[in-house]
Amino acid sequence: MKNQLIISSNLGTLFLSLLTILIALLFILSSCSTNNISSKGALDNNNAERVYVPPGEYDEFYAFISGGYSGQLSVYGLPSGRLFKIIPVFSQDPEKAYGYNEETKPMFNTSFGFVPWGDAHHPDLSQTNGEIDGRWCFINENNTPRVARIDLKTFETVEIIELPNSAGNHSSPYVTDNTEYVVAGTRFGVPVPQRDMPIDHYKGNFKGALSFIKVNPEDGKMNLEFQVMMPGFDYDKAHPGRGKSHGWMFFTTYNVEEENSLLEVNASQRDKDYIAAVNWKKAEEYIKKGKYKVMKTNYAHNQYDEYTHSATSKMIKEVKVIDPAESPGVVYFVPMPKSPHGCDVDPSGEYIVGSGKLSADVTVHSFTKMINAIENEKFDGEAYGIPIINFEDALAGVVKQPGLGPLHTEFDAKGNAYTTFFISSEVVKWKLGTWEVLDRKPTYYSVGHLMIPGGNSQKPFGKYLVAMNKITKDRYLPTGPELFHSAQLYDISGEKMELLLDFPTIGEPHYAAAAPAELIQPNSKKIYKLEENHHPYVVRNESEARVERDGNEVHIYMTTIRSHFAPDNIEGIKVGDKVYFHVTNLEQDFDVPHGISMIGANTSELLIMPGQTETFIWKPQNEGVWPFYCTDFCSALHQEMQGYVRVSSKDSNVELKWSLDGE
Ligand code: RUQ
Ligand code: CUA
Repeated sequence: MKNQLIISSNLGTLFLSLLTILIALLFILSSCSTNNISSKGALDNNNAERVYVPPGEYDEFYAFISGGYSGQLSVYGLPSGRLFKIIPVFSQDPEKAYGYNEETKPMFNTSFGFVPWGDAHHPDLSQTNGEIDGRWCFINENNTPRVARIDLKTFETVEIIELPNSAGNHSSPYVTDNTEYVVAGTRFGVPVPQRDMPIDHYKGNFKGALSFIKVNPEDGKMNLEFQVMMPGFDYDKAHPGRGKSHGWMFFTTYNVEEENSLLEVNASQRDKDYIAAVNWKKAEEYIKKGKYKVMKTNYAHNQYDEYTHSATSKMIKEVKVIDPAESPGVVYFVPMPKSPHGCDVDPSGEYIVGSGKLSADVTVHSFTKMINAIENEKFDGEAYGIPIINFEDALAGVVKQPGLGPLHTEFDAKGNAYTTFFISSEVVKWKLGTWEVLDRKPTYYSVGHLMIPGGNSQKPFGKYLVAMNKITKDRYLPTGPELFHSAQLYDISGEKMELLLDFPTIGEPHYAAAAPAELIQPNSKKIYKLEENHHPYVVRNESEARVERDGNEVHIYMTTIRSHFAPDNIEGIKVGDKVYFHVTNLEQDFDVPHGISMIGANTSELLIMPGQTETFIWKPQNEGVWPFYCTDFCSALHQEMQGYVRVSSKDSNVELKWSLDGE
């Protein structure tokens, strides 16, 4: 019995120790697999839940992502990464008739004539007291220098202003704390005014214009207030001062060598380029005192009116110019290593982060130290009459060897900065003030900009970070040689960043901006009220629909309502006529547009929102009876929404008449 007991207790010990080993093994295995899952990012169930917005529910943020060479601006929801809308801005859009219909064509007027394409880089949202206010979104056009304003009530482009004396409008557009200005710097140095001269006379002769566009606080209307005419460096990126540095603008420069060929070598000779610090409050004082030059020029200012549903274009012939050499206190140069790209100011306004593309470190300057140096007039020479501050006198700190090819930095609300590294394909989180690296996560691949909602304002919303990548490679199913770029969503609410989601973007996403939905959603327009429609060719009632001839021009005043056009039978049109379809959508319900297209029209369809009037021109070329139809599936009888135009010979005497159901 005793023996038996001993044996069984021995067995018990063995069993216990086996159990311990098993539990330990299970533990090791399970911790291994958690590691595996979290390093796989979006494969984590938990991560999937964090971006999942159930059907019928709304996203937390609106994100406005630039369309790059598509010239447009896209609207996404975060965290889902769902695409809500593509807002046409600088390029014609046959889907919405933007730039094709008669009403919006003037939006593309420039000093070069009709320019129907643009390269859009940087969206930036309007602010009040350094916080995003959800009223307007501004975006630059790089190629034919322009800045557009999008109204976030209608999500339509309502204004485009051209920038004279500029070329490659890249350090643009950046919004100051109270949207006093939208600031836009030229990338290329050019002769100002433009003239015929040898290219290699660049040095000392070319100029770089920094444009200060004043924004009307009531309605957002833009006005080019003045330009600061800088030396012909390349002005790459910019950032307004925030809080304590409000009143200043900071621009990164490269090619201070002022080379005109093989810049990849020749513009990298100097160890340091500059941050140009521009005191725009000071510049305003010079303007007020009349201390500026008026330069003859020519640029377009185009505005879209929500009530006439039409755009107008005006050419402006003058601009006020400030010469920094003759206006002490307006501009200072602060050295910054190695061809800096991004220029970013933290939410407190104290730190100016410059990312030298060829530098191993990220250099941060202190606004307070810069001001001290200016007050003590402690300078290290000058360039073209602009004082240069000693590098060390402005230096706040250096983030040591954080990665390769630093480009852009944004901030959270907890004193952290996040910088993208193009060459080493990663986002690196570091601490302001101590400059220590806290975390790094790979991006797929070659990240350019990043965006944290509110991350360039005084009030970042934290939570998410979107990295916008230049190379997609193996992230999606291949679609031939061209792949959409990838954006990646990270959760930054914890100590470590977590990759949650990949999603494709349109064109090339350079920069983006985002705002909490509650700042925008309640103001979003649902319909245009018919009684507020002041389009010159509006018809508010089917009984007013008609056709009028004026020589060989024919104007059709047409209406649409579910599910017919009025009129839908038109006769007496002749070959060689110029037929205007002015179409008013009589619907007063949310989300009931009608479309219209005419066979052989050399333009696009129209897509007309409730209460709106739009126009396209059709030039009938052959006799016959030609149909038109509604292009938007608007009702159960959408397919019945159609009509005919009878076209007779040039010299025919078929009478002009129109009808709906024979009336
Ligand atoms: S750029 S990837 Cu056009 Cu803003 Cu830096
Ligand atoms: Cu109207 Cu389909």
